[in-house]
Amino acid sequence: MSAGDHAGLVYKEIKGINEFKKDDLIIIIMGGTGAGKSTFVNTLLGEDRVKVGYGLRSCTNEIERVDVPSFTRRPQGRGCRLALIDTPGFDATDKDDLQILYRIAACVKDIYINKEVLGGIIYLHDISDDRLSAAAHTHLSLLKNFCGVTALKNVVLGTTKWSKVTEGRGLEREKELKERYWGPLIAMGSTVEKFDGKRESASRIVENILDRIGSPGIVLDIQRELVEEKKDVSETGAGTTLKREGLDKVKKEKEGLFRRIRRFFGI
Ligand SMILES: Nc1nc2c(ncn2[C@@H]2O[C@H](COP(=O)(O)OP(=O)(O)OP(=O)(O)O)[C@@H](O)[C@H]2O)c(=O)[nH]1
Ligand SMILES: [Mg+2]
Repeated sequence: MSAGDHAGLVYKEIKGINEFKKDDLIIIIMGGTGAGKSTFVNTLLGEDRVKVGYGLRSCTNEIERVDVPSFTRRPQGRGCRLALIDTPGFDATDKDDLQILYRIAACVKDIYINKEVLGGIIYLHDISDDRLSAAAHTHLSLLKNFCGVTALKNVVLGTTKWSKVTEGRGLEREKELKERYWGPLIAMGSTVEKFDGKRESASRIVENILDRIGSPGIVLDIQRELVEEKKDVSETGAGTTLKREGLDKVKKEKEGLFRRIRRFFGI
């Protein structure tokens, strides 16, 4: 039985229904530290539920699940129970990427074992970042291997912090990102969306993921690897990407520190 069949059967067992209904979905928010993941979650909820970082240090330390009890914008009107998972950002000040991957991996493993439905991933990128660091390249490869080809169609590459750049500069960067860096992900079905900081914008991004789900959610490559193949995180495609493309730690820390200083002072 394939993992896809597994997810389908499981869903029927849990819900006692014969067809997939677009409710009780989990969406994971991922991205580099300071990209605005926690801000996105709070904006969607319309309240400050998770902690947002205002200093130089990375903020979110643990995986945080936030239930959105009634996602009433769905046309079905019944209200869609949605859970957002806020994750610690990569390239953090106090943890290495493998530690962060272990935490996120434990979360997606639980989702798979608990037979919950994973709707997609929103991967946020700060459009005001003036260059794509070597670490950010690694994170894109990591994302590709974390998801696998079939799940990438339910990935939204969301750009944040548009208010920090002129529109022209933002559009230029978005074009470059699409053409030079995100091309392979877009070719596999991922989409690029702008988050303008408003609640409607966050809702639209989430709804776009909900609209894309035509089967019982997605199964990530890393979920299969951890559960079906009983691999350790370090042996998964995502884990080996980090090891293979792992930067020299000191160089990476220095690069991250400079980027955070530039961001903090708006330079
Ligand atoms: N102008 C602007 N600032 C933003 C936006 N999103 C986040 N910020 C700011 O960026 C900083 C970091 O935001 P967070 O939401 O904590 O970022 P995060 O991705 O959760 O960071 P970690 O938890 O460290 O991974 C805060 O000062 C936010 O106010 C945005 O869309 N526009
Ligand atoms: Mg955060």
